[in-house]
Parts: sequence; C-alpha cells; structure tokens
Amino acid sequence: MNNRTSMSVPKGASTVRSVSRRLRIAAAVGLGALVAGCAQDAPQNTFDPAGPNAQRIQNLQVPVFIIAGIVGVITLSVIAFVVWRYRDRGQAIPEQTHGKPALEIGLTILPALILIGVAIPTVSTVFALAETDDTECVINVTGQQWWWEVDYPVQDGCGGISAPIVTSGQMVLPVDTPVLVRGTSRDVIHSWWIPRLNGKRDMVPGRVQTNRMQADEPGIYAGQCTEFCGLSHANMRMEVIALEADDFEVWKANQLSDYESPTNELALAGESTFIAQCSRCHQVNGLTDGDGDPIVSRPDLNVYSGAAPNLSYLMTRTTFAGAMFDLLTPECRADVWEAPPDEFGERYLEGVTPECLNRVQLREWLRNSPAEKPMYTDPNELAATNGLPRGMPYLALSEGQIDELVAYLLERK
Ligand code: HEC
Ligand SMILES: [Cu+2]
Repeated sequence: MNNRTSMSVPKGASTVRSVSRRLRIAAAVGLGALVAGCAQDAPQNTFDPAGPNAQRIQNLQVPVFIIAGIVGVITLSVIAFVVWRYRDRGQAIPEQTHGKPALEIGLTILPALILIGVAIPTVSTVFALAETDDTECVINVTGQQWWWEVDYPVQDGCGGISAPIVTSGQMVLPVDTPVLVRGTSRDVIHSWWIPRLNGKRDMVPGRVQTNRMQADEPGIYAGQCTEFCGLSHANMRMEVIALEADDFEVWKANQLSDYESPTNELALAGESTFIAQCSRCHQVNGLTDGDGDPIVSRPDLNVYSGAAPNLSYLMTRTTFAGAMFDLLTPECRADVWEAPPDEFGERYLEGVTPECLNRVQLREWLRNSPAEKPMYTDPNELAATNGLPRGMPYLALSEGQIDELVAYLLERK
C-alpha cells in the first residue's frame, strides 16, 4: 500500500505532464487546421461564399455555429466546475433527493426555445436553397465512375444554345446568372458539391436532382464528389468556370465550331490512330471516315457506365480525367488560377496552347490510364461489370502512337 502510494506520485506527475503536452500539440494542430481551413486562397472554402446560394448557407451557418458554440462552452464549463467542486474528498454522501419541477421544466423549455430559434432560419434556408424558379439557363451533369459529364441542351437560356454542347469535368457558366443544374448518375450515387457556390446535392441513378448555381465573379470554383462512389472517389473532381457574358458567348461558339482537320503530318497520323483506337469510346464531333460518313462513338457498348468524355474540344478545358490532372503546365495553370477577375475570361479562353500543354501528364494517361487513376482493385472485377471496363482501359499504345495522338488532340479546340 505504502509502496504503491509513493510510486504513484512521480508517475502521476509525469502523466499530467505528458497529457498537457499532448493537449498543447492537439491544440496547435487544431488551430493550424482551422487557420489553414479558413485561408482565403483555399479553393474549396465553404466559409468563403462566392454566390447567393452559398451566401444563404453562410448566413445560416455562422449564427448557428455561434449559438452552438456558446451553448457548448457554457455546458462544458458547468460540467468542469461540478466535477472539480464536488470531487470525492472522502466527504459523506449527500442527502438523496428526487424531482425538482421548476428546474426540469426550465431546462426543457430553454433548449426547446434555442432549437426553435435555430429551426426557423434553418427550415426557411432549406426552402430558399431548393428554389429554382428564377433560373435562366439549364445545364445537365451526369456522374459516373469517376468523372462528370456536363451538357447543355438546346434552349433560349444561357443566351441561346442552338445545338447540344457536351463537355466534361468543367461546367462553364455565365457570371451573375442563376443556372439550373439538373443532375443524375449512370452507375452509383455521386454528389455534386461546389462549396463556394452551393451546398451538396446527391446525384442518383434514375432520378433528376436540381441544384442552383450562380457565381458573382469570373473565376474557377473547385469542387469534388462527396458521396463515396468506389475506388477513385477521391479522384472525382469538378470545376465551375464562371465567365462574363461576352466571354461565355465566345466559349459557346467554340464548342459549336466545325471540325478542323489536322494541320500537320503527325496530327494527321494521329487522326487515323484516333479512329482506330479511341473513337469507339470517344466522340469527336465532325470526324468522318473514308467515305465521308460521320464516326459515331459507342461508349454504351464499350464502357460499363456507357459514356466516355467527348474530346471534340478537349483543349478548351484546362483539366482532364475528372479534373484530377491539369492539361496545363504548373506555370500556365497558375496564370489562369491567379488571373484577376477582369482578365480571367481571356486567359481561360486561350485554352491549352502547345507551350502550355502538360505533355508529361497527358502522355502518362495515354500510356497507361489505370496506373494513373485506379479503376479496379482486382482485374477479375471485370466480370462484375459485364466484361466492360470502368473508366479508360490500358491500350498498349506505342510511344510513336502517343506522339501522334498528342499532336492530334492538341488541335481539338
Ligand atoms: C473503352 C473505352 C475507351 C477507349 C477505347 C479510350 N478511352 Fe479515353 N477515356 C475513357 C473513359 C471512360 C474516360 C474517363 C475516365 C475518367 O476520367 O476516369 C476516358 C478519358 C480520356 C481522356 C480525358 C478526357 C477528359 O475530358 O477528362 C482522354 C484525353 C482520353 N480518354 C483519350 C483517349 C485516347 C486518345 C484514346 C485512344 C488511344 C482513348 N482515350 C481510348 C474510355 C476510353
Ligand atoms: Cu462520385
């Protein structure tokens, strides 16, 4: 007994020291994470709204956070005080009592009032966020493992769209315009989330869910799939690109421009290689065969989800493969990301120039895409997907074919 007491003193002291050290480390890490999370240049900062829907969420989450914080601090302080003040010092057990109606009723009514105070703005915000009546433009998104297809149906909205536009990874929209996003999925449940523009919206196979997008300023608004959707879930990203109205007109015109035949020999060889190796999955609008007949891709027969990105204007976007990789070199990418709002449109519309193309990454992708973006944990899984690949398969291309394909793709804008 004596022995144990005398030993427990130094041991207890060192435990207290190491606990307080751990607490200090935890506090430092926590504070660091908080500061990093709130940094203005964090592209997915939900506390930095850039459009009316995100602003509504902000107007709700800040007061709720403060109320919850105050309640939390009071509750924890009272607990700490009681634990310390009435700790066991060998005193007699106090007289046991039962029931204190005033306190019980009071402590029921008070939290109920607080919850009602939080519920009223919460419910009204939920309804306000679901509002899409004022939208002026329709853009569809379809999730699949592991990228988003974005398409623009023919409409008078968005300044008028005369033929369907299909792209991937980046949703381009006019600034200051409320846009109706209609979303669904071709395989499993995904979730569309652009934190600076709006809350999350699950995209469910067989359903169409809506989300209102509106950006106050030109620029890039990053997001990522937020519903676990399989192996490469973490690599399923997306970006909303907001452009001034006149820049948006230029973008639209580019997306509907006629097919341009390759301008040099390498790219011409690339066209044939593309037809032989890629066109069964990837559409390039306006591409024709020897007889002048249009070449129509059949991803429905060749990919499990039934779709592959449209590559007609690949070089008008700045990322690829579910916005996982940059089509731009780091310097050129920084140029676009850091452009001030009034210069952003011009930079973005330049697209990918030969000097700016991230050749290394694009070549890696063509060399062996499943090695770049994990698509199967086990190749036997192919049996589970009807023998069709999920994502882009390994195609055993030669370095020469890759040279040709890069030259060909570089002109797709
Ligand atoms: C069996 C179908 C299939 C074939 C054949 C195929 N791909 Fe793909 N490819 C895909 C799918 C599916 C994706 C989307 C993968 C992802 O992002 O996870 C993709 C993505 C891409 C992307 C990124 C596009 C974007 O906007 O994100 C490029 C570039 C590409 N493929 C080029 C090629 C080229 C060049 C060939 C021919 C050598 C080719 N692919 C052959 C299915 C295919
Ligand atoms: Cu997903």
